Amino acid sequence: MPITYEHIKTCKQTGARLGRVHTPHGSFDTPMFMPVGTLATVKTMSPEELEEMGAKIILSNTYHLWLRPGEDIVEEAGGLHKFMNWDGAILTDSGGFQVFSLSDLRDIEEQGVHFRNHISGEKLFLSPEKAIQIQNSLGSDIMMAFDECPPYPASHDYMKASVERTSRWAERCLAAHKRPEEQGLFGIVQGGEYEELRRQSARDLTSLDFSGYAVGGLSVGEPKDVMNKVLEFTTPLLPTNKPRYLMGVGSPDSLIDGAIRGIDMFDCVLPTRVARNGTCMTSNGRLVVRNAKYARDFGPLDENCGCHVCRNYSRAYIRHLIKANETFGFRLTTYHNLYFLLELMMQVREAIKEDRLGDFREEFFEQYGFNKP
Ligand code: PRF
Ligand code: ZN
Repeated sequence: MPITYEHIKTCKQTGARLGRVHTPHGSFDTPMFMPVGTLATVKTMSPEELEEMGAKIILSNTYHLWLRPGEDIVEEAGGLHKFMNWDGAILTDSGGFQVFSLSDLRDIEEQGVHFRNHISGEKLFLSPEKAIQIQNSLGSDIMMAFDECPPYPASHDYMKASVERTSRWAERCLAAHKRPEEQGLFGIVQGGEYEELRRQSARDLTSLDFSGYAVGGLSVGEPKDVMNKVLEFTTPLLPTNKPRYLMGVGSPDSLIDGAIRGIDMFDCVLPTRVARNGTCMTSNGRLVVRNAKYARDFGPLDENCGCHVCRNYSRAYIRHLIKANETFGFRLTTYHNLYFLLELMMQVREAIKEDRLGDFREEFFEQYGFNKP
């Protein structure tokens, strides 16, 4: 088995899991956050910087790498790890979600999805078999099954038909997998906010031998309490001896609340995307470093952060760079935001180890400002 989960302990205060996932490109402690490198690069960061900040696994995208440069070129380079010079673990999303969020004129059939390339307008077709073939060529450590991520809200009838199709697609993904000794494959539980459909989806997928399970279809516009409720009834349906991954979630509060509900892995473009907009995550909440009030502020982005950026650069300097559209400014905010989330996950793991994640959540939310009305 290319992917294994080692359970270390359960937090007595919250039920959160402390564990370790082993992959062909190293192991990582969980709960863990995965920086997003859509086009075989975590925007503005070098692999050396990612390693320095403590990243162990990054996410990349089947859909984007298929369109450019093409998975054949990545395969010819010796796989995605060699192509981008990243020796840590890589998870690739299957393209399902991107087809639904980026392309227009999509047409879902039993066989797969017809759509138009969001760059060239060319007509394309993605299916479970094609998504697996591309991910086999990319050589990621963890591949994702090809699913449908329905919008929120979706009717019960639509969601039921979608869940059943996603289950049939999941079987086809497993059957199409050509390198089961080298690459893991995760199934994705769908079903929106409907408990009965989440049960059906989890039952279908856990009857198949995936190396881990994701909870998909969340963070698509639903209120936070809906996401928390769905997690509360969904994670107990998943095997305890395999990793659980919450797709597309990366706000600090949701990382903590997801871990409390038994999630091990998270990814999100949030820290890198907002960084390029001049927004920083700090222990005192979001800081918009573009604001005029930081023009003469020579302190660090976050006085409680030990990252390279906070030890060497001021808010005033970073504000100046970002206002002037200087690339280095985006690099500094990106580095800090990723470090902040990786450090937050380390604090979550420490808290689980000491059975005090509930207390940690209270203190963190208070300081971050989530408890304010
Ligand atoms: N499915 C896939 N990728 C995803 C999602 C999903 O449901 C989400 C949900 N927010 C993010 N990325 N394949
Ligand atoms: Zn910092």
